[in-house]
Amino acid sequence: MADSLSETTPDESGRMDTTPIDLGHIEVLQVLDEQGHVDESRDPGLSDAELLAVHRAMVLTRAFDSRMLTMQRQGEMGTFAPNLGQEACMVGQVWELTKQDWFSPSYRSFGAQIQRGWPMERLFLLWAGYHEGFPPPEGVNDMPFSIVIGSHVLPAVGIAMGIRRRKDNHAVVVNFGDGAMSQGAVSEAMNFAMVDQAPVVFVCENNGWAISTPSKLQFATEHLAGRGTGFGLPSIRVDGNDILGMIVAMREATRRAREGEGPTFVEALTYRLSLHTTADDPKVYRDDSDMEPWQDRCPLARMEKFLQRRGLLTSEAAAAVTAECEAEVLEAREKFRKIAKARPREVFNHLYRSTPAELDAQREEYLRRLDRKGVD
Ligand SMILES: Cc1ncc(C[n+]2csc(CCOP(=O)(O)OP(=O)(O)O)c2C)c(N)n1
Ligand SMILES: [Mg+2]
Repeated sequence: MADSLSETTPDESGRMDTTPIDLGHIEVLQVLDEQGHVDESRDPGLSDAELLAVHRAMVLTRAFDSRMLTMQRQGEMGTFAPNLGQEACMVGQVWELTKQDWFSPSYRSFGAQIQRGWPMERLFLLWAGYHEGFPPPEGVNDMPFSIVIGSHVLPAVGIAMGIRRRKDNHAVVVNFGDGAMSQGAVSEAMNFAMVDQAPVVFVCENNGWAISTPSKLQFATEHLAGRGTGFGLPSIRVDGNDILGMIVAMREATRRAREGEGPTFVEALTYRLSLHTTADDPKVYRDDSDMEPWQDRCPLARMEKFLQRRGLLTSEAAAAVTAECEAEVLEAREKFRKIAKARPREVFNHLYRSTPAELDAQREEYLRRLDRKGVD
């Protein structure tokens, strides 16, 4: 105590040092640059087969995203939040997790969910509103995605606190957007996690926008990672469009969690190149020119340049991977179509364990109406 006080005692002239503390600069971790050059000193050392698998996972995310958009525009899919431009974040944050690790996502996470083993037909069902789409794959510790901004972050810390008490060595990964940083509960979660040394990794996908609110209208700091350090939380700022950088950051953060070194905050810098959701029109609040620098930072193009330079991928092979992924997505759509039949008689199901009397009456009336109209 005396030591820390002595730093702020007056000097000989009797004046206190009132120089404000400078937050300084937090470096951005990058392994693959925009031209696809790798920083050998930080290379996570994936095998050739793993590098190709990582690339394929990002291509699959993009193919799924693009098909979902077409289906939504044709009336076959509900509202959803596109992943375009964020493929490296999606795949990288879960790439090295085990099934027993926990993943608690926000709504813009289907790229990560595919990687966690969710069959794509199930994700189609989910976003089309069918209850069959909601259960996670067998044995995979995934939470339902959260739409209420930041609401899932404290519960994720709770899971991690439980893991620590059970002396289990699994990690919890919880992701959210830059917008969630303005929710008090997210700050509370970081604070509690640090005090408890809970094995959780907070992944903030800083994609520049919270719907129509640009970062500069939401926070005045250069970096969100500084919020983490403010809670004493080890924090990493990573280029979120660099898949190898994401893997390195997550490897360190999950290692810390597993080895009892507590939580880590990962701020992944990325950019939403598409709509906020399919109910949004970004043309009313941003210029297309805003996106140009980020198109040049495309996570997929960068990985392809790197793989080509390594002699692992040719343009023809890259085109073949895209075609394969598109075919896989179409196959999943066929499976989805076989299950996705409107079932109007079920609209009151799955709401309550025992339906309140008022809703029961509404259900009766509604079913009588369907009978009158001859609807199955
Ligand atoms: C508590 C709460 N307030 C408002 C909303 C409406 N809303 C939906 S998405 C969103 C923006 C979130 O932005 P961000 O956290 O950056 O995530 P992104 O969509 O960019 O992935 C808002 C305000 C909500 N879902 N929940
Ligand atoms: Mg955002």
